[in-house]
Amino acid sequence: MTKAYPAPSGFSTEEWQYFMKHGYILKPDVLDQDTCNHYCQLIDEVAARSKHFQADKHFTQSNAVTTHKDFEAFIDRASHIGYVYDMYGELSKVHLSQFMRRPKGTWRNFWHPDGPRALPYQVFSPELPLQMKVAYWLTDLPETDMGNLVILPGSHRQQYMQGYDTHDHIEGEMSVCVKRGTMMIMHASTWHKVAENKTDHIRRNIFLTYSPAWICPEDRFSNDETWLASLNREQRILMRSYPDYPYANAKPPAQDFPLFLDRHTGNDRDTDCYREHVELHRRKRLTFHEKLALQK
Ligand SMILES: O=C(O)CCC(=O)C(=O)O
Repeated sequence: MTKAYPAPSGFSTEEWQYFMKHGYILKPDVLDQDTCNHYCQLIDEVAARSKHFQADKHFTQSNAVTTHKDFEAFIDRASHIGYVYDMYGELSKVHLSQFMRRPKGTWRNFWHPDGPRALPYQVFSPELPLQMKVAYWLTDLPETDMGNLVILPGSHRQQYMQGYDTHDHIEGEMSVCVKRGTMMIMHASTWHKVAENKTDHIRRNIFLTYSPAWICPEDRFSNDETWLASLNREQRILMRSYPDYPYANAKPPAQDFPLFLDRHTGNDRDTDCYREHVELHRRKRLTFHEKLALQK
C-alpha cells in the first residue's frame, strides 16, 4: 500500500489572518505560461465535446477532474492542497471541480454567497468556511469588465446583502484583476458576482471547491470505480466516493486515514490525546487554525 506523506505547505500566519479578515487571498505566478496555455487549450477541447457547448456562450463543465487525465492533477495539486488540509484536515473533500469559458456578453452570476441560501453555512459556522473555492486564472484579467469575478471583501460574516440576486454596483466591491497563473482562495461565504465581459478575450479558469467530507458534494453522487482506481491514494480519498454507505462521509473507513501526515512532525496523530487503544480513524486531529488559536 502507498504510504501517506506530509501535507504540502499551506497558510502562513499572515495569509490566514488576511484570509479571515478579507475572505480571500491571491497568489500570483502559481502556474507558468505553458501550463496556462495547455489548460486553456484543454478547456476548449473538452468543452467542444459537450452537446451544450456554444462557442459564444458561457460554458461550465462540472466534475471537470473526470473529463481529462490532465485535470486529475488538480484534485491534490501541491500548490493548494496544503491550504485545504489546513482548513479541513483529515476530512478534506473535493466538493466541486469546474472549468469555465466566459466569452463577451452572455450569462453571468448575480451576487450570492456559495452554499445553501435558505439556511446559510454562516448560521452554524460564523467564522470558518464550510466551503472554500480555489481559483486558477488561466487568462490575463488586467481590467474590470472582462468577465471577472467580483467580490465584496470582508462580506463573509454577513448573511444579508443589498445586492443579492442582482448585478448592482455595491460600495466596496472589488473586481478580481489578475495576471494569468494567479491562484485565489476564497471563503465561500464571501459575497460575489460576475462582471460583464465587454472584450473579445474569453476568460478561462479552473475552480476547485473543497469542504469537510460531511457536506454533500455539488457535482456528483459518487464516482466511477474504475476511474477512482486509476487515481493516486490522496486523489481517491479526496473524491470521497462512498456510494454504499453515505455516512462514511462523516466517518470514513480506516484505510482513508491518514490523508496526510503532519507537515512539521511527520506524525499521523496528535500525541497525548487518547489512550493507546483508540484507532487512528477514530481520533480527532487538530487543524492548522485550531493550533493557531491555541497559541494565542
Ligand atoms: O465565474 C466566476 O467568477 C464565479 C462564478 C460563481 O459565482 C460561482 O462559482 O459561485
